[in-house]
Amino acid sequence: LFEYAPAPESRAAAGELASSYGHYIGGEFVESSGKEALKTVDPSTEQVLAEVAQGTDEDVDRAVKAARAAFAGWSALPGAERGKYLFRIARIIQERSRELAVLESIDNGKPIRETRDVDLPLVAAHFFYYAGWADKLEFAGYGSDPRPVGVAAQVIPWNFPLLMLAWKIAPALATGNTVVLKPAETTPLTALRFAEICRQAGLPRGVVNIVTGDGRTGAALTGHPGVDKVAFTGSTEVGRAIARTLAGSRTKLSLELGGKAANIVFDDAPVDQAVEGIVDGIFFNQGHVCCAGSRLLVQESVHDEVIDALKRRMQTLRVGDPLDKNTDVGAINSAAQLARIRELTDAGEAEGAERWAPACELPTSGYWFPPTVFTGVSATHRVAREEIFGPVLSVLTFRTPEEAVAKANNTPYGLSAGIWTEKGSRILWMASRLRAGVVWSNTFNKFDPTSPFGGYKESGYGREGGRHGLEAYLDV
Ligand code: TXE
Repeated sequence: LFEYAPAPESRAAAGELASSYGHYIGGEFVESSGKEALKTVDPSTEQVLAEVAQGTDEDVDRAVKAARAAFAGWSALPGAERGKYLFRIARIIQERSRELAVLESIDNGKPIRETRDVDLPLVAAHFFYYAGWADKLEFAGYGSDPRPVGVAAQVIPWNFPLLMLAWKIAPALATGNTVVLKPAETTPLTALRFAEICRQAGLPRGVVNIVTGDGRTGAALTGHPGVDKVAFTGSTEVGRAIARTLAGSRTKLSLELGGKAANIVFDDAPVDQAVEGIVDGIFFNQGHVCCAGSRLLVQESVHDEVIDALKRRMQTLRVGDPLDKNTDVGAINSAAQLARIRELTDAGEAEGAERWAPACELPTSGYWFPPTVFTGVSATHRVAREEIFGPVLSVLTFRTPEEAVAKANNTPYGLSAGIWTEKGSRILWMASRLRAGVVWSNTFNKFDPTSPFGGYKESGYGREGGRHGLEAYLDV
């Protein structure tokens, strides 16, 4: 269909990788107290990149103690001083952004065009934004002497490893808290590189601690009696387990969980623009996005026109090497996630929805799934109800705005939604009725550090980003 010339980014740009890593505690890279290690692989090749430590209860305890020891000094610093460290971190991230983007792409599988143009600029923007708040907290309504909560335990997922770290660490530090962060087991490398950046910025020891490991380490950290605040982004199931553990304790909790967003296309929307928004909504980051537009609600009168245009556009998506600058859709992050996508798409077919994917040659090693669309989906099908977290779109139809709202809200989740129409009044009418933390109109997956992000219903509680994002880390 088109001329294709590969434009590979250099793997070497990721910088040197150690064969094995320990944790970052109290400003030092330390060995784990246990012997167990986890392998992190490049999901586009299945090659092992490095071994990281499986954090033990003892490691977690040591990190929480280091964060506690650093708290008094850090929280007593004038806000402007804390802000200086955050500005410094933001600038180092910009200076090292190529290295970090390549490292993120090889550990996660996402296209370099996205890590370079979306993830890294947003990571730096979050640190700049919260650096600016550090000496202005009184204007956020917290009085002239705002109180940080204390030691924050932060557990993040693998879909935007460094960006989720920024969402968690930047507001916590700006408000005077210290943190222990656990990255996801399949994408620990950029968090460990971030530890180096904390050292480069001269951040006082113990203000940021990074402990690696799987869900066992996460459970030890979120259940540790020495933490004052838990911030979690991940599956609804684990979010519930953490809430159960913390029930009755003094620990504050914010949760950012799954989603099943409706992307709603009306018959007056320009089809080409809507199709771009649909593609961005579900195929960005292989659909590993909690706010992905995974349910397309299209007005019945334009269903065939929109689906035909969508399929034509999907035929031009380039699936393959994450380090090729032409790639639109990269690798699935892990074998486990691929298995989950396969299970749900098989269920979609078995339940009678019609499956379509463009012909594309997938690499023979690594974890891959083609961009896929299901039409003829009914609200009871699993592909309409469950979060697939992959490049898979389910199409439903509606006739009236009322029906669109009812169908969009017919989900236990409530993280995001999109509306495509030329009518401004309809956008406002819809937005006030959609039970979703973010509603985009005539765009999708737009993020900005000034804008609060978070869910309704089973998508969690609390907000990250913007002035609202300070709330999780301050007592009034
Ligand atoms: O998530 P987990 P998984 C959804 C998505 C995906 C599904 C499963 O639908 O298919 O969840 O993904 C840590 N206590 N989302 O299994 O297990 C874990 O080590 C404390 C949506 O990867 O929730 C990792 O660091 N922590 C989502 C983090 O939790 C625990 C992003 C997330 O992993 C723990 C990811 C425990 N008991 C998946 N068990 C979003 N909202 O963006 C695991 N962890």
